[in-house]
Amino acid sequence: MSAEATEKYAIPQGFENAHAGPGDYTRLYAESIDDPDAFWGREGKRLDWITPYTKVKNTDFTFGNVSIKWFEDGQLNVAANCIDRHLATRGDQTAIIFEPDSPDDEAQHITYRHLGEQVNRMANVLRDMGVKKGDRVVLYLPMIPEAAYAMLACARIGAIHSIVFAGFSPDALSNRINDSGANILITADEAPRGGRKTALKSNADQALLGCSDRVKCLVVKHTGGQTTWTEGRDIDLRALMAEASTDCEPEAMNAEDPLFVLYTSGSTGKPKGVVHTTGGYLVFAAMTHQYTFDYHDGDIYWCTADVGWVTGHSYIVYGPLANGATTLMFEGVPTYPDAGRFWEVCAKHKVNQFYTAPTAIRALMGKGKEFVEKHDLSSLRLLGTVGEPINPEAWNWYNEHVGKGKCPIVDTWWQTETGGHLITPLPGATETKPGSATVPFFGVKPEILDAESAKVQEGNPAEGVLCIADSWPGQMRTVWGDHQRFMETYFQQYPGYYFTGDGCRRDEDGYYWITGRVDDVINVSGHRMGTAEVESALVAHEQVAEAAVVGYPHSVKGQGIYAYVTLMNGIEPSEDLRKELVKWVRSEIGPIASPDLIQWAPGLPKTRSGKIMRRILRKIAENDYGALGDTSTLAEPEVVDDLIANRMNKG
Ligand code: 6R9
Repeated sequence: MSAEATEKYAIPQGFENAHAGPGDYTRLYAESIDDPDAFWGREGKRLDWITPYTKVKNTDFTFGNVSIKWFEDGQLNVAANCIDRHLATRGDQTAIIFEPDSPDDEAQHITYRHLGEQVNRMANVLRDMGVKKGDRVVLYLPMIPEAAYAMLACARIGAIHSIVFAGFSPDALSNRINDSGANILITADEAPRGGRKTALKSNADQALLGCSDRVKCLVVKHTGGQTTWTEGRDIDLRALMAEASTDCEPEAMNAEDPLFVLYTSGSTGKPKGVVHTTGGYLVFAAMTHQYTFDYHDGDIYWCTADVGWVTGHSYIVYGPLANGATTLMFEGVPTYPDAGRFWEVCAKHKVNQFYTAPTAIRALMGKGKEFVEKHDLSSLRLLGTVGEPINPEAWNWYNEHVGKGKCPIVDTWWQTETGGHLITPLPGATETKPGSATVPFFGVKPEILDAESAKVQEGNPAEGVLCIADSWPGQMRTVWGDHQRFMETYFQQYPGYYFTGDGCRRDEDGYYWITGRVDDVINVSGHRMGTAEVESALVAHEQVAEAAVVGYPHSVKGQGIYAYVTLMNGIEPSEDLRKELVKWVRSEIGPIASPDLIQWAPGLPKTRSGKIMRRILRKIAENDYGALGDTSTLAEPEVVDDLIANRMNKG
């Protein structure tokens, strides 16, 4: 690590009254680790409970026995905590600012009172359709207020929502509907983004061909675009909401009842349904939102993620609304109508906390600082990043041009599985270093283990794989329908620990630096993609015999997708076939899975037992083939020469 990268940035002015100062952090962190029952027992009280809990932590990381329960005898309702309890004091305060795709369309300010009415209407529609506690509802929606209404409506009646990102293909949607066993799909006619429209309803029509005909489809007529309508199956959601009552009794949920399932990529082909439950998740989302962003009453907070990802769940909807915050929901993209859109929106709504992904920063950085300088960003107090390691260059640009050197940058490391931030600076307590997620949040006990020997690496500096030694309330509880897979994925390789799948380095000051995934997961523009998922899509094409997919460094996306493809006997490679395969993967999974580079491989480097040597493929894709390491175990070492000669990344 270079000297300048380890330079510390002091806590900026204006954070003297932050929720946590330096002394608070040390004291509270120690307590949270020494006495989690006392610490979290107190933190749990930030929510309103229907039946107060008497037990706090009951968790076991032993492989074969993994069980995670928090506040297990308490009862509460998430929608009541995100809405009803705020009504007496802030019914007229804006809960959600909705900024549409086109800057010419007017923004909406949705008050807590209006939010409550809409959520209750939608909850009543769902109840009238027979949706009960524990039933699954799949959401395939644009970034519109109805997405938040639908999440909270499910929570209100105890249904479990599962959001499928609107960029996913019909196939991906249908797999998720089937795996979750949902009988209701909520979608919209079209999703406008960057001036273009995705035909969500038509994707949904296609997806539903692969699902049981019990599945009903509730459609938000958002753009008014033309759709085909299947009588008896398709229902106009807004029309039913208009007639529904604005009163809806919230269901009393046990703290450990599931709140949502969110599918995420792993190292095997099939995405897993990550299950989060009610009490611990909401306590953790609310607390991290308040502390990490130093959120105070009256602040305007904006997280640019999509509700289709976990960041949108915890930090657009649940955390902010549990705290009675004003949260901005943006339908569009950073570069439409131009690369100044983020900053225009910040200026227009006087945003105080701004949270985005390094890939967006890099893309905007490439367009030039003029787009930032045009807008008045004086309202900004704090900046955040999430999704992948941020390179110091992007960090410095963000700090200098967006934050004007006055805003702390919180680089938040966490995962779909963790529910909320695990390693992050607290703006009033932690000095930052560009590229480091810094130090653990309260209650989080990171350990660095040697990848091979599984030995805990004591002292600083240290390097290895990142594990977490004990549970925190926001942790996922299981894989939907497959607890065994949950245990095998996260608790088997390093017994007694939650294994994150990330590599990590701890520096002399005890700061954590995430070095990227150590498994077969790649991170493309902050989106997780299993290489095995892309491989299975490729080999499903009739002209493909075999495929191996790896990540390679990409200047904007962080990692790009590099595919080695072996064609069926007699099939000739061509530019047309290359384009066709890219299109094929887009239609099988979605645009985020499109290979950036496809190399025709007459053969793949394999061990004598037939295992693909990914290490070698990764090196060639990284253009670092001088250091291939030992290739003596290969069955046919000569295939490597061909792969090097014809490599696609000559950069
Ligand atoms: C929240 C989210 C999780 C993976 C994670 C890691 C990478 C996320 C990061 C980061 C370095 C950060 N990651 N935040 N790496 N610094 N601040 O992104 O969830 O989509 O499940 O991805 O993303 O590799 O393991 P998810």
